[in-house]
Parts: sequence; structure tokens; C-alpha cells
Amino acid sequence: MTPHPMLALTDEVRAALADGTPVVALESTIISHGMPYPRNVAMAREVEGIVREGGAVPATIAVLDGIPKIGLTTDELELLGSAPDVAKVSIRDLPHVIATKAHGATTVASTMRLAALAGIRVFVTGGLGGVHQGATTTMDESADLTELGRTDVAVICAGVKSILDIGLTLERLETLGVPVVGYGTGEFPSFYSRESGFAAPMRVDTPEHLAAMMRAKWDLGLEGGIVVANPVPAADEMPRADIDGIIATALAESVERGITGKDITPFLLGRIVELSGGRSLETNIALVRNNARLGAALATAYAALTPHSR
Ligand code: PSU
Ligand code: MN
Repeated sequence: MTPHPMLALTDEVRAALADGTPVVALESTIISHGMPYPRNVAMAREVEGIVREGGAVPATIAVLDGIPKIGLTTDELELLGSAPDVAKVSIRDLPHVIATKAHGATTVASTMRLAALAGIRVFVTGGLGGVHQGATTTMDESADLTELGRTDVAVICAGVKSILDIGLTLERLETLGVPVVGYGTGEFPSFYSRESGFAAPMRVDTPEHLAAMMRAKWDLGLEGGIVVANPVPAADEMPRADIDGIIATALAESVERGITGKDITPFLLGRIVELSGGRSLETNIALVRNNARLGAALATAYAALTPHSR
């Protein structure tokens, strides 16, 4: 497919997509709003390097001066990680950030959509948005879920952290027809920990089987994404007893301070880093690295099954 004309692709990404070289999309909210500077920028560069070592081309996605960028330069990554005026941009925010020629860091939802418009089918992130705790009264559910229901991209993440309601998130994904796959595990992982107490709805153990699922889904015309839940390596995980208490404290503070809407996830992530004395940041970076390795392998396996024109 031809990339949408409103997108600005780097020459490297454009060439890779044209000749069938595997490409892996990466999001930017995790850089601008998910981790503190300068670790965020170092993480973003390192993850791009891991994708390259795995034989794929990284395409970090963001909006700069109102232009959706597919692939970023080193200077652009630095800007996204350090500038104070980078908005968190989900699907509903895309028209505004483009019209006002502003900078925006894209969430899972908007990164998925821009990746699909470029012709990229594999996307690596850390954690997915989902149904928030208390959503039965607040109705706070991430647009990541609706986007997964409609856009054809496989999203590699480390599961859903318990700042969200994991059970309700899995229910919503089932309703939306989104396959949720435990990679090498029968248990759905909870980001900082390998366990969540919830079973993974299905299990796959190789990139080749994941790629075959992508082909089967989209060849049948079943639109929408696939969630690949890849547990954090055992050596890097946080014990659930530790992290659950920290998350409960951060959640209580968010209620006390009246934080709502798009500000909740960045607030909670920041407080979890502080309350854990930086431990959660190390786990977060480790799981993104692990996802990047799988992302490169999956993009490679998928490219092997897919003619260049698709
Ligand atoms: N979870 C993380 N780190 C993140 C996010 C979630 O551990 O950076 C970001 C992702 O970009 C995700 C977004 O798409 O938060 C979800 O925000 P919301 O719930 O406002 O849709
Ligand atoms: Mn929300």
C-alpha cells in the first residue's frame, strides 16, 4: 500500500516499506509522558537499536509541528523527551494537534492508526491503556481499546498494569473481538509482574505462530488489532506484593487530588516511579527492551508471509 499522503516518513522507513523490509512502529507517549528525562530519551534510542539488531527498521511515531512523523531523527527524539509543550495525543486529539501545527506524543491508539496509515503492521510498546478502576461510574476507558477493535496492527505489550481494572479490560477486548495472546505464558501478565491472577485467553510460543494469526485474521477480513502480552523477564519483575501497595497509594492520591481524564495515567506512572524509589522505572525499561526483541522477530516472521503489496 502507499502511505497516506499526510504522513512524513523518513527515507529509511519509506524504503523499507517499499521493498518489504520488516518495520516496527514505536509510540511516543511513553517517551514524553511515561518516563522522566533523560532516561526516556536513552530508552527510546536503545529500543530503536534493539529493533535494528533484530533485523527490522524502527519507526518511532509522533506529531511534530502538526505533521504526523513516521520515523524520527535523534534531535526529534530529544525534543519529544525534553520539551514541556508536547501534548499527549490520542485519537480524538489528532485533528487539533495537526490543525494548530503543534507537537504531540502519540498514545497506543493514535500510534496504531498512524502506523496502519503508513502500512506498518507490528507495533511495540510497554503498557496498554484499558478500563480504569471505578470505570463503572467514571466511564474512563482508554481509546486504545476501541482502536484495537478497528485497526489492523499487532501490539506487543507487557500486559495491563493494575492501575487499570485488568478483568474488565479483558472483557472489553473480548467484546471488541480482539485476540489477546499470552506469549510463552498461559497467564496474562500485569506489566511490572509476570502474573495477574487472570488467564491469558490464548497462548502462542513462537513469532511464526503470531505472524500466522495476523495473516489469518486479516485474510478473513476480521478488522482490528491483536494484543501480544509478553511478560517482563523474571529477573526484572517486581513482586506483586510490593507493586500492588505502591499502585494503591498512587491511586488514592489521584482521587484525593481530583486528577481525571488523560492526566491520570501519566500522574500514576510518575508517582509509581517516585514511590518505588526508581525501581519501577528499571522494570519498565527492561520490559520495553524485551518487547522490542519480540517485535523485530515478529515483523520479520510476518514479512516472510506477506507479499510486499499488502
Ligand atoms: N501505560 C504505561 N506507559 C504509558 C502509557 C500507558 O505503562 O506511557 C500510555 C500509552 O501511550 C497508552 C496511554 O496508550 O498511556 C493510555 O492513556 P489513556 O488511558 O489516557 O488512553
Ligand atoms: Mn481515559
